[in-house]
Amino acid sequence: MENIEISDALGETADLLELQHANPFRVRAYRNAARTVGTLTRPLAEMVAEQEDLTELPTIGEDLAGYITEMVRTGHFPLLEEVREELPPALPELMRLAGVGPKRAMRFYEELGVDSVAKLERALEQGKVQKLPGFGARSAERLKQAIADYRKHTARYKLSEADQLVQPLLEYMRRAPGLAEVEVVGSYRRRRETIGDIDLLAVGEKAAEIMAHFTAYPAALRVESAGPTRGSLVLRQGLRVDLRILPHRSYGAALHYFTGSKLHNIAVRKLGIEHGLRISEYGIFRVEKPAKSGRGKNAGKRIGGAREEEVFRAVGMAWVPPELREDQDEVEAALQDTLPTLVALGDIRGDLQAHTLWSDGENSVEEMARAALERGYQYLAITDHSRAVRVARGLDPKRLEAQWKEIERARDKVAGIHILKGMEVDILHDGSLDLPDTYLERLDLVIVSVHTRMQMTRAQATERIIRGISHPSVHILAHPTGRIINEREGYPLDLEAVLSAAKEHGVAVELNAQPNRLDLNDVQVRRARELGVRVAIDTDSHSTQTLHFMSYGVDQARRGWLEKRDVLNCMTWNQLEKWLKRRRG
Ligand code: DGT
Ligand code: CA
Ligand code: CA
Ligand code: ZN
Repeated sequence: MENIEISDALGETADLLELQHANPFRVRAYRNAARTVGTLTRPLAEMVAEQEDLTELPTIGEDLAGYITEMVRTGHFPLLEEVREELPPALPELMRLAGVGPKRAMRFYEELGVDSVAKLERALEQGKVQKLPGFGARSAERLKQAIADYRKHTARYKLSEADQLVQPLLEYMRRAPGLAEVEVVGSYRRRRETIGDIDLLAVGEKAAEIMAHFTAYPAALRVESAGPTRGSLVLRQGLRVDLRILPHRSYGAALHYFTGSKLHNIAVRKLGIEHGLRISEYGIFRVEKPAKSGRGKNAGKRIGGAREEEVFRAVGMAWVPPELREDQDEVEAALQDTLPTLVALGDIRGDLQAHTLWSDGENSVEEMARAALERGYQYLAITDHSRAVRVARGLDPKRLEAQWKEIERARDKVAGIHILKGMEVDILHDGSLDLPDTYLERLDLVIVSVHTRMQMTRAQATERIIRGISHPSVHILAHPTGRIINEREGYPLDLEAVLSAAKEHGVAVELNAQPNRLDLNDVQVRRARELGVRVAIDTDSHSTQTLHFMSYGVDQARRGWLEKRDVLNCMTWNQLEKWLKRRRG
């Protein structure tokens, strides 16, 4: 079993146990374990094979280590199978709707006989949900929206989910007989936030053997097709994988073609035609003068195709990083040699949003600081929630002062990294901040964001946020739109107005690197850059295990054309320290 499957199984167990009113500590143990497994970078299968002690992972005790080992070895989790049998099978589907947890799902089932999203939709149309105690017209509207979102998004996989499936697949494919190269192309290589399917490109002499190896992939649910050079299968998680096998001389042209995007390809091919060239996945060909004799489809003299650069060079373009290949001016820029020098993971010098045990995090200040130091960072901002976020045990001024003491102690203990006293302060409904000014002024870094009362009109949301960021103590606006990929759209917002206000007040906007947020998105980040608004790429980590999410933020930043100088946390500590102070005049 892959990590993602194990994590799903543990998470589902927690949900189902909760429905059965199991001991809350037990429920939480499974939920925490699901999260730990979901954020691991190494395959558990490998850890089990190497007989590593799984109890050394956070939140994994003896029992869970045993269950996980069993899952890896047998592919089964008997406990989950048991609880599933005791409950109506459609509940997990209902719980994929935003705003529907186990309790609501159970109520829909028990009180309305609803056991699928389709039936819930019908019950809504018939006004039945609206009549349940505790529900009304507004919650019905929200449910309808959640159903619409669910339908729109469930077909695409988050990049992080695809990553967990791609790594074992690649490892497996590299063992194919006679394989010279294998590369993931398509939207995955362009690092899009969601992936429709995985595209693999392979080069090797014996295509038939590579194809046979591919179709025998143990994690495949079914093989959809398998020809001599193309094949397709569906993984157990539902994600499709396409494979193309090409000869070595076509590798670069194929890499370009299958990386896409389709629109980018079309633009490049058109340029090729202007140069008298035909560019396809097979290579680059000089089109010969119309000859009398009938020629095949591959007419023309091959002038390249083994290396990707050759495609660009043939039409006078600089090599374009895959993240930019969306036919959004990159062709023009590559022709004029004005492509941006994109920010890279190695340019990141710190993380400016992190939570600890003081609010809803899982590690201490010291543990977070050590983990950040291990990543080579110069600084880390501790930004626990403010008190309005009750579910996250947000801090009131008194607890904030106690937290400061702990930060001071951590500063003494952990040398080599600057630990900032920060806070993620909520922008309240009226646009005021959830912490008195006297405290805001004493913080090294103030991040503001919206977590409460998110049902707003566009005008209300825009005004609330602009008011929030015009407070002189504020440095960064976090997850500006509030969207959660595949779950919720985020509040309606005049982002252009918010970005302009950010520019006016010298406030940075966040690119939240949590793979389910990635908020701002690529287009929005690019707009921020155009307006001269600085972007902070933050992991918003709630444990040491997710500091590596920075790479997803950087991927998205690159898709948004960001350079090192556009990114706040590419500053050295000295530059950042000045920036933080200057903001406050
Ligand atoms: P996805 O899978 O929806 O996340 O997006 P992609 O970009 O991975 O699209 P996919 O898997 O349909 O195709 C992979 C690449 O193959 C695509 O990015 C460009 C290339 N490609 C596919 N169909 C066409 C086509 O009709 N014309 C051209 N020029 N390229 C195509
Ligand atoms: Ca694809
Ligand atoms: Ca595809
Ligand atoms: Zn939090």
